[in-house]
Amino acid sequence: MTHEECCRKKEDAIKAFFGDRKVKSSDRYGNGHINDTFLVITEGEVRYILQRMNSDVFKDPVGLMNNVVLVTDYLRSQIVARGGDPERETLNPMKASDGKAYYRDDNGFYWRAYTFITDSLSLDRARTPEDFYESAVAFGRFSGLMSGFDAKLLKETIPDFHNTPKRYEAFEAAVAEDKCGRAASVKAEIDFYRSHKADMDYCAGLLKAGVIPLRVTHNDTKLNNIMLDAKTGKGICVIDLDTVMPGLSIYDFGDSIRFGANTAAEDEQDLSRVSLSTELFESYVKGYLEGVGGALTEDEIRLLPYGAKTMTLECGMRFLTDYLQGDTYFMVHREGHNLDRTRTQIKLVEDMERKWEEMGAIVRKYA
Ligand code: ADP
Ligand code: GN1
Ligand code: MG
Repeated sequence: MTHEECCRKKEDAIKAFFGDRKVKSSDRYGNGHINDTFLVITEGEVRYILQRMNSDVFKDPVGLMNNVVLVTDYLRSQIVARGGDPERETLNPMKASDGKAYYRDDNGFYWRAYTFITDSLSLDRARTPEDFYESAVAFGRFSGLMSGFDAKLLKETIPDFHNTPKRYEAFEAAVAEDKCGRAASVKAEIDFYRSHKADMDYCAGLLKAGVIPLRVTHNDTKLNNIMLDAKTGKGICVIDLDTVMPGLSIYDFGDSIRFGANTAAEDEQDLSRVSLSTELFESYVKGYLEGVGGALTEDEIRLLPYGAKTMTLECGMRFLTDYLQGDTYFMVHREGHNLDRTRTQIKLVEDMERKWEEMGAIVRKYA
């Protein structure tokens, strides 16, 4: 679909969610890699988030929105019971003119809208260890709040999303197919993942053996998927609920470390800037364990560093797979963007390996 066509459909979606209200602007917004996100500002300066859902990634947008409504309704009831403010502490999906939580345009794309979490910000980098600590408390609290929710009600929006061994198979298939002729130029990166195959099987094996349980998890715990209060800096609301489904707590922990405890951006080109900040790691361990409030088993706590390493391996391998397949999954903004992302993830794993003992000691300190 051309840019112009997308804009025309956006106007239709705006009509579906906002009726005749005057909309002052609806510009692109945020740094997500998956959905097309727009900030809608209506007359009177009321803000909303409008998103065109990524139909390549989410094959069942109606099922997905059903999950989002179930999860946000549940969160709302939990927040109200605890005397919190459900307008700011959970996402609130809006209803389209037909009463549904989504709008299907006549090209078959699905749109949704959320009220805007006011006086808040989402960060791509923690400004201070306190920001990261606050995000950890909020993600931990989210797991705690969701622990009473019946996971069987949720549709698996992306089957095998964090099934790392399956991701490895997809990676090898992409190498074998080499449809863009890029494999030869990334031999070092391919070899890196091949040499880490056993690491990538480790946590999946523990799940299979019943050492760690399946829980309702977020599965995409990047720092920019949390809103912090603009004034107090407290973590207030977990967003991007597209991948809430049964998963591993250590992966929720781990994906936060992968993204937020890196001293550089996920797509930094100067690899000398990439490392694991043990200070940020410690802030997150402390905040996450406080936030979940005793809900994790001893094994889950002990395995937190493995969650971080596995998620960093898996995500880097997913970026490389997408690079080999012609950059069709993650949004890219320059040539080689996915390869740059792969390289930061490799560097980060190598630094985790150097700091492995220290990571374990930090976890034991707060266990
Ligand atoms: P993606 O799946 O593409 O990552 P997100 O749902 O995470 O999309 O949204 C992208 C960005 O939009 C977020 O990182 C955040 O900055 C902003 N955002 C999303 N929902 C809201 C909301 N309800 N209120 C304020 N900002 C939001
Ligand atoms: C995507 O949607 P976003 O930008 O929060 C991806 C995550 C990756 C992340 C890497 C549904 O997250 O799995 O870890 O990019 N989300 C999906 O930055 O694939
Ligand atoms: Mg996001």
